[in-house]
Amino acid sequence: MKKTALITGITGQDGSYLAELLLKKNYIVHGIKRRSSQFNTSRIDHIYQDPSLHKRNLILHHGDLLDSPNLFNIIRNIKPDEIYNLAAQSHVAVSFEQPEYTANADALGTIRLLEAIKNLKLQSKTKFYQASTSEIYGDNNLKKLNENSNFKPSSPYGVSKLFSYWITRNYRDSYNIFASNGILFNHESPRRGETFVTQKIVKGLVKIKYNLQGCLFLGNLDAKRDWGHAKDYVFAMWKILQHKKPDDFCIATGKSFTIKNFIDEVAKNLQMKLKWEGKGVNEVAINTRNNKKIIAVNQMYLRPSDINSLTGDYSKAKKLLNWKPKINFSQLVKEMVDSELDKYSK
Ligand code: NAP
Ligand code: G4F
Repeated sequence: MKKTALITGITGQDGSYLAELLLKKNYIVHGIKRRSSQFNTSRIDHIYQDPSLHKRNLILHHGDLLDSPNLFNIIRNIKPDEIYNLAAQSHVAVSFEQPEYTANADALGTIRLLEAIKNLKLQSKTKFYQASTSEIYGDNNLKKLNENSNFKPSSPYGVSKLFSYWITRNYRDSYNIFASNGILFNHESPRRGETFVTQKIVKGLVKIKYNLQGCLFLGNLDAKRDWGHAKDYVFAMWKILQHKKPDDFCIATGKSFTIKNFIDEVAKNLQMKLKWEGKGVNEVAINTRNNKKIIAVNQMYLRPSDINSLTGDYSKAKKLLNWKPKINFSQLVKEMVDSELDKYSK
């Protein structure tokens, strides 16, 4: 019998890679997508199957994490073996502008799904994966963060996700649901949304290279992140639900780099030479070929509070799940740059 999975957030970066992985593993994959005024399925168009096909293994449903009856009905009809809750208002800076909406989707949305599993008495059938995040640690002085580190989130997004982390554990303990958290550190890919810093830098520097943009404005250039590849990380999600018991796992690479390091690596891939000058909000990068300022800070991109450094320790996942990242920082950056250049050459 084929396994059935339900992915919330299937139109997002991770949802699209996870859907590909599960289809390869012969699952029947159901995905929840939001109704939008224009198509929002560009990341999954290559695996889309026409609803008029008699036998499909990818089925999309309209839905929203804010809509309890809708989620309940979808889960009642499918009775999935696995639910991956990847849907979220996932942008940290936006969460300061839309804190209530973020909490509704990212915190209460998780309860709505867990309540459906509980009330439909699917405890013995349905496993639940919660997309938790290194944002729940907040700013910290620790070199490497693991499953036992303290949580002190510093954004409405981080606080909402910490609620979901705990409610997932609570429903596991209280109702015997196979419910696990993947505490994932930043992960990127050519499918990363354009307003996250990595993709913004890649797209911006490629445009500058082709003289289509003058200067790229960013926020905190000194923040450090542990960047892995989304493809590696969705494999970890699947492994987490195949483990013999529900548990929580940090998924990371163990290495972190500053935003400036990321910029330098992109520039290297584009054969551009940069010179950094100034400090703090006055820091700029100059293109040494023509002496033009191509990176500068715009204070609108600084957050009310930011996390200076995040580095993860994935040793538990390595030991219990036999998981480790395959794609390193420079390979990730190269793939993102090559993919962007490819669009221009086409
Ligand atoms: P993403 O690209 O922003 O995708 C988010 C998905 O959620 C999209 O499909 C989006 O739909 C959907 N969504 C947003 N609000 C919704 C709502 N109210 N109801 C239903 N669907 C909704 O995010 P991602 O990078 O793939 O991340 C996947 C999950 O992992 C998120 O929960 C994120 O918070 C978490 N996470 C991400 C990272 C990372 O570095 N990428 C790290 C740790 C945790 P539309 O396409 O219609 O917008
Ligand atoms: O790329 P970012 O927006 O990612 P952030 O805030 O780390 O959040 C991402 O990773 C989390 C896991 O830790 C996920 F849970 C979350 O859903 C999301 O996927 O920003 C990274 C860093 C920040 O310190 C930010 O202040 O880059 C800094 N930054 C500097 N200039 C910028 C910019 N971030 C953005 N988005 N845009 C800028 O212009």
